[in-house]
Amino acid sequence: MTQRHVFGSVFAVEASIAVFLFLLVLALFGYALIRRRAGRQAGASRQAERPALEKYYVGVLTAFAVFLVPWTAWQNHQEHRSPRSAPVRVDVIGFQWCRTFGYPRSPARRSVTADCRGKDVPTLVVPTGRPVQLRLTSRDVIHSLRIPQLRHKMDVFPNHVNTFTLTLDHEGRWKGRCAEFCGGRHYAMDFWVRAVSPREYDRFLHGQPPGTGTGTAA
Ligand SMILES: [Cu+2]
Repeated sequence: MTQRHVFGSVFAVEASIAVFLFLLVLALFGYALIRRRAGRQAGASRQAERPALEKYYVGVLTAFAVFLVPWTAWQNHQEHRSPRSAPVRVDVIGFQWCRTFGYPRSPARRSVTADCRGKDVPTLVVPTGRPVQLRLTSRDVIHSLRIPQLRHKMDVFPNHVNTFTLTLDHEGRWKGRCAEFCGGRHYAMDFWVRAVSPREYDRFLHGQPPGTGTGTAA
């Protein structure tokens, strides 16, 4: 299960519960307004406490929490399960203000970088249908790798390697950004993620260009 699917299902369930509760509160509020509106000469209740109602309220909130916490944790576990096939490894190095993508098992294309000016942004090329393990580190300050459409985000620290695995099930190209303010040209740290077929990925590793992606081989 990909992170996008996990995020989508968690978001759908939690948003549905939130919308339901919001509408319920609005309905009760509207009911109270209509029932007790001015001019009906209805006196205010003299009851200071409603312990039974409060217990019911706490019980409902507890029930939601008891369901949501383990369920969300389980979904998270599904996403982080060990991949069945060996992952493709890519080393990602952030720096002010761009990135380098390294392919340690490719003698012809060890790293891809750019200077992140204008259209000269690097492209992370990955194969479809295979887990891709990204190993993230920084050469200077804290950055963050974010791919909004794929729901991926991971902070990037100097002197530390953060790892996450993504699997893309179809070909395409998505914009990636930096999500941690890292200096004057933080806004320019864009990159592309391009998923290609395994055959095209092999050709890319042997030095051929990955279709329409930009970036230069070093
Ligand atoms: Cu940044």
